[in-house]
Amino acid sequence: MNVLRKMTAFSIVVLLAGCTPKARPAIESAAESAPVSIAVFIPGAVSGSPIYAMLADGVKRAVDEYPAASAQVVEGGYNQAEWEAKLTSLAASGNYDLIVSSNPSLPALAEAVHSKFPSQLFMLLDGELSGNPSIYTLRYNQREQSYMAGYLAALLVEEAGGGRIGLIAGQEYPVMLNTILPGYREGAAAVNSGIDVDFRVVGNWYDAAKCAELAAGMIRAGARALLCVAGGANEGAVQAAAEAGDVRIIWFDTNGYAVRPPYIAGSCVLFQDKAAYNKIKLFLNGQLPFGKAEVAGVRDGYVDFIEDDPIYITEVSENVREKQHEMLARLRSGELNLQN
Ligand code: RBF
Repeated sequence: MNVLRKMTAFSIVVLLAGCTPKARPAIESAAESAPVSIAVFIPGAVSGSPIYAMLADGVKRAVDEYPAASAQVVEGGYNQAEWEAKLTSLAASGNYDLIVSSNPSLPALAEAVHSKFPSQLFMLLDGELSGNPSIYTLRYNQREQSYMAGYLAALLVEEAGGGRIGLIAGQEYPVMLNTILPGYREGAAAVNSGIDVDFRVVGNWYDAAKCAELAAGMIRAGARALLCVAGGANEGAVQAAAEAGDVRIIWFDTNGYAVRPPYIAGSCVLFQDKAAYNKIKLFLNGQLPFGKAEVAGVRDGYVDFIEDDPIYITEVSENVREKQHEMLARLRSGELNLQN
């Protein structure tokens, strides 16, 4: 974590400040009269990390419905050692009614900032903390998300006549080691209990060249399907798969089929844009349950696998799609219960 390159200065990107007149709000609320200001703190960069792009988009959509509300996107950059100071200066400015952010390391940072600025409110997605009356969190059921990836990876390998599957992570963090990697193994084992999982770590969320090197090594060691959870570095794995020709990538967080057809064979998505939109609207209506830690999964409509994309339909065999669909139907109906 501390070897991360200092890439971005504390760049403030004003993407959302309203330059155009806002539409009338869909819902009458106090936010119509009292100005409400929101900071969206991106722990990294928007570019290359759809999970952050979805966060910014969802907040923007909600704010656009309220004439008195505005939001500003602040990129924190890749040097994680600087995030707490940057969050502290946002809180110290006194300019923001709410600081919104996303990733599992944020709750601890927000608590530290909260101890110095107790009136600052936080809404943190993809993180978990309960009991602090100034902090609301929502995390996703990533056991479900990664199980779907592992299941497909094993089906693809089976169809290819055998081989290993791989997972490339940006860095090692508790959710990766305790939920995503085990969920991926669990999904794969449901297809083939003897399958080998090769797990490798880039060490940051931007180095595509390093990711390409890791992916090429995994392919040489027999991997035929790779799940990539490495932000902007993912493109390196896509490149390695394209060079190999017979290797497929499974995309995480957003629909990635169009990134490089036909190499992306699955998309296990989080609807973080919808979560940000719905929760910001609750906040603007005075109804966000601060102090609570919520969890959202497939049956709540926040996690899913994209099956209706034309690229998936044309590039993945009917046999694999049918088997994947059977598993998804069990997950969606609740018959397959992957509590997390
Ligand atoms: N995911 C990204 O896509 N891009 C990032 O820059 C990024 N940075 C992260 C930094 C930390 C400290 C942690 C714990 C996770 C990060 N993630 C990042 C992973 C993200 O929270 C999530 O687990 C993955 O996007 C899978 O849903």
